[in-house]
Amino acid sequence: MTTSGGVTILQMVNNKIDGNGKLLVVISHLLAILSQIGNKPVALISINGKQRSGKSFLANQFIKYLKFRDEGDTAWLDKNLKSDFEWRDDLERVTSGIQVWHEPLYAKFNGKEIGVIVMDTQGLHDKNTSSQGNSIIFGISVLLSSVFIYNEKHLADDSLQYLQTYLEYAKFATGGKNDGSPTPERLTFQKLIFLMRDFQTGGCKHGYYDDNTCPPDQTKNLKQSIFELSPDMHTEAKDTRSGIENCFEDRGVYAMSSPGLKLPNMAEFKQSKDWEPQFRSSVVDFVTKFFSPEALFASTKRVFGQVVTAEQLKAYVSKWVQLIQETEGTVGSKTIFDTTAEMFYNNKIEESLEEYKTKMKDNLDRHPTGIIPRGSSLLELYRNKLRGRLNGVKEEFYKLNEASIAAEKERQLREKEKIEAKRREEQLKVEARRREEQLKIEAKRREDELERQKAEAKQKTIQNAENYHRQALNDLHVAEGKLQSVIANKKNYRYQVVREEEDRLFGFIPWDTDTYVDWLYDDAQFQQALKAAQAEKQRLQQRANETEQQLNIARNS
Ligand SMILES: Nc1nc2c(ncn2[C@@H]2O[C@H](COP(=O)(O)OP(=O)(O)OP(=O)(O)O)[C@@H](O)[C@H]2O)c(=O)[nH]1
Ligand SMILES: [Mg+2]
Repeated sequence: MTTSGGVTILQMVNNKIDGNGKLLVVISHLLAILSQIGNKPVALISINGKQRSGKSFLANQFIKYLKFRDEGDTAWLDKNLKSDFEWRDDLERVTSGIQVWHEPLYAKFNGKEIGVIVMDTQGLHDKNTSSQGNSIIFGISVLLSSVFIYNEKHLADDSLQYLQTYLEYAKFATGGKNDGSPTPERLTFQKLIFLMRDFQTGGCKHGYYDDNTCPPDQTKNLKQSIFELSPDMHTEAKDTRSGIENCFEDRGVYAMSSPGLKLPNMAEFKQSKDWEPQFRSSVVDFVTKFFSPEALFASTKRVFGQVVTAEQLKAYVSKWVQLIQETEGTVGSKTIFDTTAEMFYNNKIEESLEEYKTKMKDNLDRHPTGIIPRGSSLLELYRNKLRGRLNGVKEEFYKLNEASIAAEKERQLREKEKIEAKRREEQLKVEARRREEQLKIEAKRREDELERQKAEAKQKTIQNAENYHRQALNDLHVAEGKLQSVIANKKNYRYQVVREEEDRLFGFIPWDTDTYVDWLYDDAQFQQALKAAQAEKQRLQQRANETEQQLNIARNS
């Protein structure tokens, strides 16, 4: 078990920057390391990205390489550090805030030496840190570093979007035109390594890809596949890609193999010989490629395109962190850019004055009387040189200032446009929701009306069917009455007819009616009347059945 080898230079308190100067207190660790490196240039490498993705593990490999690379080949890989950046297999985040390796490390090349500082950072998108907190960690580490490693586990377009969103925030450091050129007019970020862990996708080998480099025998360029713009690409995806490309002078993608199930924190896989061979060679390749003295010398920290010493960087670092802290991360592009430009050109003026003083002293030493001979062009020469230089510096500063004002204006305009577009989008959404509600209400009203009309029509149909049925039953009842009366009046049936006939013929009824009727009774006539009455009853019975059926249909429909 090792104690932590990283010292905290930024600690979030309640996942926010502490307003009581905590940041300044802890930045002193970084300043102390820079002081130790002194007048040498310095390479600052930071590793950022998604939480729990093996950042601290890899940062420890950097340290081992920097400390033990001279022990030959890959011996450094199995060296034990007395203390390391804390790392482990855990569900909760391990690293918090920003940590730097507690001591300065060095790299020598062609007889020169530079300092190397490694920074390990809190993982982005953890569940406790606000987006402002994430942006501050990201902003400070991208601003401080000369090599910015963005660690990702699974590539999806949102990985690029996250990176670009944070860069939008961190772009406060850039000014003037934003075309990615490493001109001194810009405070561009230097090198981006988009590091893809557990890389498995088809057609591309493990290794490093940039615009001009691919792993040996590799034809498809992964960096170009990810970053190249294509005509059918969505505008948002295009903006994301060009946004990232424009922020850095140098960009590349590294595809690293996966350790599989042999996680290097497990006791049985502590020795690198037990790791997955592909993972081991990926780690070795990555570390030696970017941490070789030659690579580090090419990646020393620059401000406005000029290499600065660790000592000079101290003033910039203090100022940047102070600005970010004071504004709780809402610092505008103009502020950081202008402040840096002002410090940069003040340094230049001081350097010129220093040079002037040294040369004049040198001159006076060579003229011990202390009098520069009249007509000597030397004094004039230095005066003019200095004046020319100061004017140049002034002009450059004004130019930069104008450019930064224009850039800030444009940023504000873009910000306004974004807000306006968002407001319009919200308004459209509200209107669409209202229209949808109205349509729903109207459809419901129509549906109810239709239901009501249907119910009314049904009621009417039932009523009609009831009336018809009632009428049919009535008629049937009458027919039944008629039939009964035909049967009951069997004898009398003819009687009435005869009486009526007699009455018509004679004006009176001459016969004893009963006798006469018996005599007159005609069974055939009766049978005919009976049949007719029965047929009528049957017809009406059938009609009543029909109307009953219709009534049932109407009721059940
Ligand atoms: N899948 C995978 N796991 C790895 C890799 N490298 C290391 N690990 C494992 O990932 C786990 C977390 O490692 P850390 O180095 O603590 O991860 P981190 O990104 O620093 O985590 P935070 O500091 O919490 O954001 C450990 O179990 C490591 O063994 C890798 O390349 N791929
Ligand atoms: Mg960590």
